[in-house]
Amino acid sequence: MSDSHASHEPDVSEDNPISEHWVWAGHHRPAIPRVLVDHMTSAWAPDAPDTSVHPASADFATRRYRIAQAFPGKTLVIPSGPLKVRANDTDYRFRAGTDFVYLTGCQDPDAVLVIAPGAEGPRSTLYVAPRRDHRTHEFFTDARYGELWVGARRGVEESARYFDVECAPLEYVAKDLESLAATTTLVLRGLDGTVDRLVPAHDDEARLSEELSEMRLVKDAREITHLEEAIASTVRGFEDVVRALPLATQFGERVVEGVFNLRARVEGNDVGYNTIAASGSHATVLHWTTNDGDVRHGDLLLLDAGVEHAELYTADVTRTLPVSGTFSPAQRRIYELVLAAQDAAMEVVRPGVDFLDPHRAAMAVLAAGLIDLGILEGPVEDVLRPDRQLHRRYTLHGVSHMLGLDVHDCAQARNEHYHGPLQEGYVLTVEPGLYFQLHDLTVPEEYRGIGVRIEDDVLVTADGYRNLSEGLPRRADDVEAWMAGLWSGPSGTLSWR
Ligand SMILES: [Mn+2]
Repeated sequence: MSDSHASHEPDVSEDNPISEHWVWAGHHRPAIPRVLVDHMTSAWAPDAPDTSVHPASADFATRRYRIAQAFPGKTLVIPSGPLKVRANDTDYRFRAGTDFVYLTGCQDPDAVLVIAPGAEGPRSTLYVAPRRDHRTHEFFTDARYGELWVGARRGVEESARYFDVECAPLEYVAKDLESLAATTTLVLRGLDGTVDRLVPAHDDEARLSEELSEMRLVKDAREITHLEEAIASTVRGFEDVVRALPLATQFGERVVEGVFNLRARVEGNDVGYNTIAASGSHATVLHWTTNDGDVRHGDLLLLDAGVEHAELYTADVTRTLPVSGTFSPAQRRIYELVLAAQDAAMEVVRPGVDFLDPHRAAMAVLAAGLIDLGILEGPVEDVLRPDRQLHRRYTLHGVSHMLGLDVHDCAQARNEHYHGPLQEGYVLTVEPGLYFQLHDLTVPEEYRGIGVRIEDDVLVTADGYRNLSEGLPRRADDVEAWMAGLWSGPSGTLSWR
């Protein structure tokens, strides 16, 4: 057989990906001639040098030190998580695990942070996938990671410089964890199945996620700035939606979602959670994210949406808006009751009060209001009795949750911390609502199908609170005036009219 004939018969496989004449390109894909791969991976100008360092790299180092101090002598493994398949060979947009981001700033998929005890203090290693740049055949042959296909991401050297942390190729993580087997190794589980299988589960492991959640309860100045920026973008997104309401009355809730999400992509990483664009009686469905209904003149639109900042801190804001620009008397009655509950809840926010005190304040107002509306029978103390709580048919949910990198932030914190006294630097939502289902016979007919929630993001300060989302009006008159102003004013920076 001549050489030229041999090169027509690919002799490569998954186990033997490169031969003299061929490069394996994966199942169902024809092998690629080696001479083409050599051509594709030669004669490229070198990358422009980048010497930048993440502005918060020192904060990440401090956080790694603090979490290591909480687990002396232990090795901690915190993965970012893999890409998730949406269908067949397409993935969802990647969003790195929250604790991993909190400790590294890195947003790569598949990466793993290992913090190991050492003689001179804890030692962090960030394992990241190496570059698949023009120096590697994957540049051209790997459609999932090759830089010609998906663009460049930081590799080992680039990540070490940018995040100011020791880095190693991802392929080394299994072997390196094996060498640390003598120490107790705690894995933040549930993020990366491959990493989970590398290390046997440990009894004490839940403490790792609890401790990380509890560390994240108090926000530092940089985190508060990121939240303020996410909220400012969210305010602009709500303004965009108001401007687009005429279009929404034509094409429905999809317009509301699409217009808000446009702002989220333009100014942030994405939305922090699926936008709830709930018009009419959809507003009574707490997590209405289908967003395929009509938006009708005369109905209310409940929009619960938040822009996620590029550094992944998210806003979480709700406004309930009259589609026509004017509340009907019945809508206004319900709206003002919810607003009074929100005012009462916000009023009690300050360091030292119980996490549930704002909730209790709001529920007292709502229960009294439900009695006034003839929906519940008084006295209010009877309604609120722990062994009755009949108001919950209409209030449905708690008034607050923590807010930060996750929309329901710090969720793994132990109950005595999450539900303990508020501290300066906590950021939480205050979001009472009333939901009158369309077919609820206990509700006067004029209120059926009305759902109202008003949600703001508040920072606990030394002597009270600061409403970070006060850029959006809350009072009914102010909401109407704000909508009218947007409709008569310039069409906005993202308008295509
Ligand atoms: Mn919320």
